[in-house]
Order: sequence, then C-alpha cells, then structure tokens
Amino acid sequence: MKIFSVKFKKSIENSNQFFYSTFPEYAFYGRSNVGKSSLINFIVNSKKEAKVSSYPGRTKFINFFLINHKWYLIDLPGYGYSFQKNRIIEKKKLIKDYIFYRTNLVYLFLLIDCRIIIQKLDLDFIKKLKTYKIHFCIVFTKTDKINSKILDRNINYCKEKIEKNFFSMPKYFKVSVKKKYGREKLIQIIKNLNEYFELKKKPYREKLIIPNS
Ligand SMILES: Nc1nc2c(ncn2[C@@H]2O[C@H](COP(=O)(O)OP(=O)(O)O)[C@@H](O)[C@H]2O)c(=O)[nH]1
Ligand SMILES: [Mg+2]
Repeated sequence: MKIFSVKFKKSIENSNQFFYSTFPEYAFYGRSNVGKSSLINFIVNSKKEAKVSSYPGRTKFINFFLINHKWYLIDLPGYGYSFQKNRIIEKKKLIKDYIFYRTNLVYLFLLIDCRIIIQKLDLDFIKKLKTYKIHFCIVFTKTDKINSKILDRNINYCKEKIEKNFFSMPKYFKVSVKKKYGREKLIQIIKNLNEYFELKKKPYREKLIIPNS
C-alpha cells in the first residue's frame, strides 16, 4: 500500500472535541518516549508529521492524521509521565474516552521499548484492552539499541508475563525507526483491515455508552 497523502486533521484536547467520521482509525499508544511519534513519521515516511521529541510527555493532545483521504493514524499522549498535576485526570479521561469508546478505532498498536522489561503499567493496560475487546498488537520499538539475543530474551520475558497474568501473547512486531526496519508488516495490517471493512461495510465497533465518570 502506497501512502500518497498525509494531512494533519485535528488535535483534540478534551472529549467534547471528538468529531464524527466514517473512516477507520489506527492508534499508537505506550509509555512516553517509547517512540510513538517517530513510528508514525516512519510509517508515513515523513520527518515532520507527528512531532518527535527527545524528552517525554510532549504529545499532550490526541493528534489525527488523515492518510490517503480514507483512514486515520492517531498519535496518543503517552502514559507513565505525568502531565501538569491539575490536568492528569482530564488527560486520563480523554485517553480513556478515545481508546475504549471511540467506535472508529479498529486497531491499536501498543508500543513497548524493547530495552525495558514489561512493567505493571503495561500489563494493566493490556488487561483493559482485553476487557474492552480492543484489537491490538505489541510493537517492540528501538530494536537497534540492543543485540538480538537480549531482544529475544526481553520478548520472551514479556510473553511469559502476559501468559502468566492472563491470556496468550498477542501478535507482535519488532521495529527500528533508526534502521528503517519493520514498517511493511505494520502497513500490511492496516491494509488488510481497511479492505476488510470496505468489503463488509460493517461498523467498526459496537457502540458503547460512555459513563459520566
Ligand atoms: N535509536 C532509536 N531511537 C528512537 C527510535 N524511535 C524513537 N527514537 C527516539 O526516542 C525518542 C522519543 O521518541 P518519540 O517518537 O518522541 O516518542 P513518543 O513520546 O512515544 O512519541 C526520540 O529521541 C527518538 O529519536 C528507534 O527506533 N531507534
Ligand atoms: Mg509523541
């Protein structure tokens, strides 16, 4: 699949700003600094679309990028680093409203830094994804930073932790933006899902009611 058009559509700061759309959305989530914005840049082949920062917590809003006039890539703020104290609850709600209740979201790429062994925060989040039946895969980022032996060891550890805690290991991928590795497989997932929804003409997800809290 060739990406011929990338348009920054909107940055959303609170849940009232979500807009109606009939296009599927693919979101990138994980700890701050894990490489979400870099990976989006890599996928769209652009240096500047999703602002990349060398320090954590920069993406404070949910950014929507319209690709090929037909689907969206979503850059989410990371977890693990706090926003300004008085805004934490607000931001958490925004992310929760998006991931768990936005019906356009068809697939989530959960990014884990391959050097950092999977943490409780990641596991708690995976558990929630399962509860809400969100389709997702794990993307191990920055694989250029360690050798393949340590990489395999870390991935195995992650697999064991997930299996011990709940279910089977989801589909996973290894990427390195620096080495330009792993892009095609991610694009393929998106391509397959786009085709599936085009053929089936089905709604992306069942509508869930957003509770007040
Ligand atoms: N070596 C290496 N550095 C990376 C890679 N991906 C991201 N980074 C760096 O990690 C830092 C955080 O990246 P960013 O995309 O802003 O992370 P975000 O907070 O998750 O959006 C930046 O300094 C990136 O240059 C990678 O594949 N390899
Ligand atoms: Mg970012």
